[in-house]
Amino acid sequence: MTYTEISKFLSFVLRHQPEAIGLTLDREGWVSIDDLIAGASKDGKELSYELIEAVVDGSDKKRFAISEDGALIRAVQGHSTETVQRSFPEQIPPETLYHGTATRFLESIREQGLLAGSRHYVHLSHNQDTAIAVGRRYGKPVLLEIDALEMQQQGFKFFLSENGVWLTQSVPREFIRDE
Ligand code: HQG
Repeated sequence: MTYTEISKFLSFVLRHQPEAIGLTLDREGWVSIDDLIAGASKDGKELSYELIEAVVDGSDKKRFAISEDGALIRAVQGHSTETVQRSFPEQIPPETLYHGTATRFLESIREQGLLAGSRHYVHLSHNQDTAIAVGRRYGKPVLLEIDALEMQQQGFKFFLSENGVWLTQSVPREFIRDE
């Protein structure tokens, strides 16, 4: 497997379907690296500690973290599996945050606002280029400006993950500017 294939495999089992290889994540998303290697092996994927460490260190978005004692691994954010209810530090956001999406979702977003969908949070970015790249994954990208500070001042909670992704439960349409 290439590093990218391993990274995608780790995202799949550590964010979405740990049960696919017999893993159970704890509430904070952690699982034993030994168990991960054993589960992957039963699925025909030969991983080693060194390989996993190299993928974690090389991840452009710092998607994964290894515990201080080196025994556990987790995805930092992006979870959909219900067993994980990570706690993130609550933070006051900057005035504007960005969300990149595809033009085909715009009509629905204008009606419903931004919804987390299968993930636990809506993902927002401080950086416009990052948001546009995120939107491009689904089609012609469009950049939405979110009045984050205004939202926070009205009582919505914002969290900042260790890898710099801003998270909030949903974004009502009145806080979204797309033109
Ligand atoms: C859209 C990647 C219709 C939303 C990225 C998005 C990110 C709606 C899609 C992370 C909607 C969900 C997350 C509504 C939201 N109607 N469409 N009401 N509300 N949407 O993948 O934010 O590489 O779950 O705009 O970098 O695209 O995996 O979320 O297009 O940080 O580490 O529904 O995934 O990180 O798609 O991406 P996603 P996302 P990784």
